[in-house]
Amino acid sequence: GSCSAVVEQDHLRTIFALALSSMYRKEVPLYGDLVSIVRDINSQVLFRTRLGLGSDSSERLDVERHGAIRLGTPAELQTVRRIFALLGMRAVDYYDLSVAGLPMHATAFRSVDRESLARNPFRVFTTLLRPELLDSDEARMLALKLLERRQIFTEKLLEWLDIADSQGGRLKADQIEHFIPQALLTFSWRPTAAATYAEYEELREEHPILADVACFQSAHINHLTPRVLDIEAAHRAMQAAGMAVKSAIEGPPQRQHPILLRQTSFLALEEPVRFPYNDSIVASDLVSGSHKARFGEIEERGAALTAKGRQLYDELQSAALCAGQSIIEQSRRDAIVAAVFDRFPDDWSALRSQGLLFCEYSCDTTRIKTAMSLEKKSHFTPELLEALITEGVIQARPITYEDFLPFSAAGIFRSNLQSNFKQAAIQSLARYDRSGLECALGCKVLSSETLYAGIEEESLERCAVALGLVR
Ligand code: OOG
Ligand code: NI
Repeated sequence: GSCSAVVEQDHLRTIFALALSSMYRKEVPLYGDLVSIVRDINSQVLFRTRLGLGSDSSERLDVERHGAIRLGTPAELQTVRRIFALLGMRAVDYYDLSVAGLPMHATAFRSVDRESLARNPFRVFTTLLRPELLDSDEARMLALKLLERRQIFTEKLLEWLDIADSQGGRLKADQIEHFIPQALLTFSWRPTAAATYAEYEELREEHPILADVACFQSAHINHLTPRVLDIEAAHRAMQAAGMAVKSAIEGPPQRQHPILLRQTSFLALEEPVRFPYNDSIVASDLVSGSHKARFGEIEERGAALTAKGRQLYDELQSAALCAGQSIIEQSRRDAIVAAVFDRFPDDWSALRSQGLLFCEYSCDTTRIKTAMSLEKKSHFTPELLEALITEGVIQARPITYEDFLPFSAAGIFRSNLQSNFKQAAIQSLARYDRSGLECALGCKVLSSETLYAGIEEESLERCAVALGLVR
């Protein structure tokens, strides 16, 4: 047995995310270019002002990434869940992508507590195929046959997961170097397909996502996204660097005070793939072809919204979509969206006082003595909180949004699929199936709203204790 010290999950997550990043940089050199663009822009913004960052440190920003994978079966999802659990990541929220014509639903694996997020907020958007939504029986049966046959986890990786379980969900320092390369294999690109060219073609014609999910030997990550502080500048820099950039930025329009997240990407690359002639993969018997799956994305993150804030966002988002529907010219569309979003306050204190925003509160104890509002007070009422903020005793900082937007996810997804795929390939009755995803996952997904509310609540509790007030 090993006698070295156990490695904390937060630390293992950082080691894994760095290893994944260097793997992806080798696989997709354009990702490296994107990271450089983002790093330059972030250092310019940080030099100009520290405001863009909210409460996040620049150390966090340097390592901050999200990836995305697409899985085929509940068994794959359950093992992926075990890998991410070792890295301190849990499944948060349910995302329905069927509304965008995709036979998929998703969750995001991420760390959940404040300290872990501050160390490394690495997250992975993880979609699962919903074969029951496919219209074609033949395509469904073929996809399931291929998925049943493939094994995206090595035997060694499965052994490491068992060892970690027996060590209380931790690996030891000298086990890490063995675990990481095995785990990376699951997410790496394998240029030899796990389906014949004919099978690949059959699935791709039914729905391009189906070929990507079912025809490969791994659950290749399809992008790894760094966080940028000024996405408008980064979008221009990507265009200037000659990248095939998506025409519009997904998410809320440009604002002084960023909310949720805004994303843009360069389009998926055409990559060479070799397909076996028949079920047995023999190196000499390969047909050359290609596949488009992997792309590069960047994102700007803003404040997490309360249920009320999110409702307003969703309402304005659909109104903007309706109003801009028939307009082709991007600049006119942007103007319409901006006009609709005028109804969303663009000021931290207005957002907070209207209950649209989650905040983390901190108390400057050096100011307690001079705080008039504290005189003869024993209870921490909402009125007192406001007075203390006005007096500068308490500071309110928006909490960073750590999750995804189903609408943006669908937009990113679609921009990377051929536009001519059959819309009818998925059942029109497709709907939200959270319990189906939870059943596949083997546990419930956590609610991001509850997590943000918890962070806000704990911060208020710390303030109350520091001020000697009863809540
Ligand atoms: C996932 C797309 C969603 C995001 O940032 O919203 C996503 C995929 O294409 O597999 O990564
Ligand atoms: Ni993404």
